[in-house]
Amino acid sequence: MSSVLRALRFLPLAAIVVCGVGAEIPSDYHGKPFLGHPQAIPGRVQAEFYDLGGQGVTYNDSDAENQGSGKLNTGDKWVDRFRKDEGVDISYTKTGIDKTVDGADEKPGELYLGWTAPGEWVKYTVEVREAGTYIVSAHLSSRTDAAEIRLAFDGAAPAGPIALPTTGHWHKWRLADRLAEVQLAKGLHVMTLSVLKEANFNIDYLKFELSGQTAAPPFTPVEASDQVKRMGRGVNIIGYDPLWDSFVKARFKERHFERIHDGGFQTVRLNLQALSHMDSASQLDPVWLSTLDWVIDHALASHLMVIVDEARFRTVR
Ligand SMILES: [Ca+2]
Ligand SMILES: [Ca+2]
Repeated sequence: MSSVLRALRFLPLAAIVVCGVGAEIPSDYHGKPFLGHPQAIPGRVQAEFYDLGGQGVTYNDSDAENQGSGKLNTGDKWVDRFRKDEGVDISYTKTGIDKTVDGADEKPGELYLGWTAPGEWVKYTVEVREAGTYIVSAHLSSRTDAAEIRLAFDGAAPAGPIALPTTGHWHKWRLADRLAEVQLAKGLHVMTLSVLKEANFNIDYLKFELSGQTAAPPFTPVEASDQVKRMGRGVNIIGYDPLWDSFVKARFKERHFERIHDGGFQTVRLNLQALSHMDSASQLDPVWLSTLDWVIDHALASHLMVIVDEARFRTVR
């Protein structure tokens, strides 16, 4: 029996398994991660951070225009211009327009993939940090109950469609829980998100959680003196590294976290200059925030404590 068939199992909401076991990024794939580094699994794969590479390579969109950035959204904030010259249609949540299904205000400024149509697809380079079975959820809005998507990894044959529940409206959002179960091998993969049926839905992100993983322990406060003792030896890192402007120019690499730990350090301090990276509306670019996530994730994975230190208050106007 193939590994695909062995992995088939049923979920309360859906009967879906997608397998990427043992597969690798196809050698003829020419897309590059938008952030300069792959999106991490477990974690959230942000729909708007599909790979760089263009029509036919990293996406297939029905028309070359971005219906959101630069067309619906004509302002001059970074979210209005986000990837505006690419065919994939991107917009963002707005105060007074986007709500949760319970009627509360949705968090504004979250970029999402919209104007979806059957036959369209987008690709993402992802890094699976731990092999295992993952539960897939999606933060979405949808005004149809007939929409279906499909996830495939590294071109392996996908097992079936994933039905997306309706939220009643394009601008009503929810986290649709446990939509599918996927079994993934550790390492780099290319994930393809395809729109199969209907459209009329928007996706903010897909969430991947290891199946059976227990919830994080409850937070317990730590005395400052105990915290200082635990921090041990520390070192300042990457305050002035060009990675904050462009990840591809980074001098600090992933391997350096492990080397710092192996060198006898227990703590790193990030000297951030977040305020100088804000736009005129005092918002931080999601790429900058994603870089910060990358640094913290990898430091923690190398058993380093992290101090996040905003260093440049003089730039506050
Ligand atoms: Ca388009
Ligand atoms: Ca998003």
